[in-house]
Amino acid sequence: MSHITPAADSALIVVDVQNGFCDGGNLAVAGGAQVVPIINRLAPAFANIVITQDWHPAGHASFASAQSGKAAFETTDMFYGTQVLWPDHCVQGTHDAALHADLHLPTAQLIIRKGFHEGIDSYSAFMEADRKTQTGLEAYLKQRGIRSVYVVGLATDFCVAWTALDARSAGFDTCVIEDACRAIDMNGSLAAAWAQMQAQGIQRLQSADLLLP
Ligand code: VGL
Ligand code: ZN
Repeated sequence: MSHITPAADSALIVVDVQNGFCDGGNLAVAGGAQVVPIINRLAPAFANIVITQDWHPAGHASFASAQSGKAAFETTDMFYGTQVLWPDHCVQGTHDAALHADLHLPTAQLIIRKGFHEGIDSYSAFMEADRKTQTGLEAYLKQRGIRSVYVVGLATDFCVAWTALDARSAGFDTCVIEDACRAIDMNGSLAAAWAQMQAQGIQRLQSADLLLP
């Protein structure tokens, strides 16, 4: 593949590169911190950068601890469908919820926080898990004339995939940069996520495919 130069109307969406998803975090993703230097290297190629932050109130409905008799990584039925239950993670204002200290994105223009409604999870940066409540990101990007998005971060099979799928549904040309992501991968979730993304026309790229300034 010849090298891709992101157009001026592209945005890099940096998903959930937070302590909670890196080594030592409450929901650590294997190799999570390894995406940090890769994302730092990609950033100068983008005129527009949006960061997302998983940002739950204590006692959030997606926490196993909030559902009696349930353990982390089991599922439960919520009013909007099946929900995986997680260890308490990324509680608002805690170290676990802070962005990784080595993430260096001085030109980022927006931080979008999600998962703050107590009874609704939000893997996607665009729409919450009830599939009705918008975060405002679609309108923000469209009002700014953004036409394509490149998605990176944590975790490939949850927040990255749901963000990329919703970006595609909203009409953005959408790419996921695989080596700038790491996955949770439970019960085949990683392969399922890639299959779904590829079926929707989301491009699967590597950071080496991009021409960096
Ligand atoms: C995430 C599980 C729960 C993610 C967030 O960022 O992929 N996964 N909350
Ligand atoms: Zn979460």
